[in-house]
Amino acid sequence: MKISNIETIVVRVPFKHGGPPSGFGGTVWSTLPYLLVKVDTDDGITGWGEAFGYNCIPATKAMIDSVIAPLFIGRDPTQIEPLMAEMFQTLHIFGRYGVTVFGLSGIDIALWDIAGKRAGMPVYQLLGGSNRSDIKAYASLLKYQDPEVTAKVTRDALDEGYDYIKLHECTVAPVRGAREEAGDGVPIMVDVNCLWTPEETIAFANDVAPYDLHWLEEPVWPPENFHGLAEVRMATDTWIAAGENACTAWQFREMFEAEAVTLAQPSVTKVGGITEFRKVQTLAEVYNVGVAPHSPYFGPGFLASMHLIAASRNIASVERLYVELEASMFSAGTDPVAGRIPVPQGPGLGFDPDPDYLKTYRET
Ligand code: SMN
Ligand code: MG
Repeated sequence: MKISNIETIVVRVPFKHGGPPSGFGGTVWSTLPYLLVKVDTDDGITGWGEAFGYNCIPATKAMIDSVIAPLFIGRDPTQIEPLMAEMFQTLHIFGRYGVTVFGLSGIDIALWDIAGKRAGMPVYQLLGGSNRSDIKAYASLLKYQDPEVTAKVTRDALDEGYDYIKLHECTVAPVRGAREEAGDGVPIMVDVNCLWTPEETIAFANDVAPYDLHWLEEPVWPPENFHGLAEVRMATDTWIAAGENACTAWQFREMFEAEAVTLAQPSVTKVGGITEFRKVQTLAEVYNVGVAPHSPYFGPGFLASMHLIAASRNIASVERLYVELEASMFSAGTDPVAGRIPVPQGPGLGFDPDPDYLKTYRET
């Protein structure tokens, strides 16, 4: 079997959420874009992957189209481990972090989809099997910077059946607002996307201590300041989570060696795909670090996260960005029901993007 064609497709979906315009990475989002990677084989199987993402999609797309995809054409898609290892080495001069690895992640996910379809098995089965039929989702709220709005959206999520909430807030008042609305006992996480020095982080952690955070995510700038994160861990009882900005198991090794995190957060569309994510998982287990994947996306990357979590022993939940999309990429079965998401059971990732959805939301 050979890879005969690789195509990148950008979809852009209108969405609603419970507050004023918000976004990440320096812009306000009016639609949510996703980068799909479609890999065809000469025996008629098509696999779907997803590469990170959002504001950098044009750069990741160009990297795949012009540099990565041509190297994969004609290669055997069933040899995932050796093929990915070869491509990581071939492409290392273009960066071991960023769009090179994001692009490779998208292809790797599609190769696992192909492997599952070829075997007639869901990917989680290829990864060793699972005893879970659904997974608890946590609602990952956008950034509101307003205690009333944060409390209201927290209420909306709780009313929808979520009982696990992540805020993207960096001041005390919205955290207090969410805690007062949720009451005791609902785990609340706070993600500040790499803002502070260790000293500033310790001060914030002390200020929000009464609101009992389940974890504090990426508090320290820059993301690779692993010793800074370790300082925070030593000084507070708060669990520290980080890793969505780390690529490859090698960077996670540095993180774990520094004792930087309680929870590692590999992102399957960024870290190097399913193959590399699995290496991070094993490494985390060996270093006694928990895993809480980063997955604020809705396409094949989300499905891949579900399979990885299903096949893991120790991942408690899946991240679900708390927005209301105008349409789902998949026909059915991937939306939360009372805060839980069914593990996809079809071959490969379990779902292909719906052709009508692609017609409507494909960016031209
Ligand atoms: C995040 C990062 C990128 C896009 C959306 C959300 C955030 C998270 O850091 O962890 O959800
Ligand atoms: Mg985050």
